Amino acid sequence: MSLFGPGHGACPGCGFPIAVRGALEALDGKVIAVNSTGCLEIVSSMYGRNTWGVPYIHSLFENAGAVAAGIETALRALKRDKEAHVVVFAGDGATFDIGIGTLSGMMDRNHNVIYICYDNEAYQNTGNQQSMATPTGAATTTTPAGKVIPGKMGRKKDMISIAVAHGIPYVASASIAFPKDFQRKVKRAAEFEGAKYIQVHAPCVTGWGIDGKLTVEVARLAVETGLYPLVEYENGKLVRVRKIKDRKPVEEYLKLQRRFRHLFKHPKGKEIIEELQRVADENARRYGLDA
Ligand SMILES: Cc1ncc(C[n+]2csc(CCOP(=O)(O)OP(=O)(O)O)c2C)c(N)n1
Ligand code: SF4
Repeated sequence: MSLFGPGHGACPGCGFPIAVRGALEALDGKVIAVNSTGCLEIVSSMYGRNTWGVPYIHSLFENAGAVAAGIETALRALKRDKEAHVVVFAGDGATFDIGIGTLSGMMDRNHNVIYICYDNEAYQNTGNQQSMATPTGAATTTTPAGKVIPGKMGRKKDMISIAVAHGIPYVASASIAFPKDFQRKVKRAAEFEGAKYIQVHAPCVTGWGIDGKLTVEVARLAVETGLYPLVEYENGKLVRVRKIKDRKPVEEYLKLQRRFRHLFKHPKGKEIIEELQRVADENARRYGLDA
């Protein structure tokens, strides 16, 4: 049996199935999956049908961290904690926003859980509302680009630093455009005892307004522009960074997506594009991204 699918109902070209399948394979299917309410849950655990090849529990939108902590504690009490990895799969809304309290508690108590946030940069299941992971300038249904505002104002929250600040043993960012790198990170995470946080960039074809054929290309450009740096922390120390040869201007990433289309004609668009370039340049300096 496949570890994830066939039969899930994700849109053709959706990014997260690559991450879910990749993580389950990396851990040889020895997983108890905890999945917060969101697109992944909706498309994979419909009434009477479930496309997971591992034990699976659907948590609320806001409590995946607490549910995973409970399962991990029960396994330890039963002395069965070596039998499976407890792995959370949660969207960015569940992680950056509504579930950050239970995630923070899980990390603070250092539960032996791998928490994977599939980051599609908005609440996609309910129709593309902004989350704190939404990048500056993106049009969402709650930050519609119009005469007054040119899309989301303010920066994407730096969840990687927040996870590192909890003092947990392993934190990494990843991208579905680099599946081997993602799988290596999942395997590496599994080697540490305690809480692990991995954030994987996973485009949403409908919310971002991209051609389903270009999902991987768009995700790759996020990395190659410096907007989505791939970094790895072990015991609080930055240990690895994916270097970029000839970093691309952010426009190359933005122009493939409907959510940023207005930036190329809105009076404030140039300012926002410059701000996004500043974000990419700051990432490059901070992490030493340029090869
Ligand atoms: C307390 C609560 N508020 C709102 C909802 C409605 N709701 C279900 S999924 C979802 C958005 C999920 O967003 P995210 O975690 O980013 O996952 P995605 O759908 O993008 O995969 C919302 C708002 C809910 N289920 N529970
Ligand atoms: S709406 Fe977006 S995140 Fe949800 S299944 Fe479709 S492409 Fe994937």
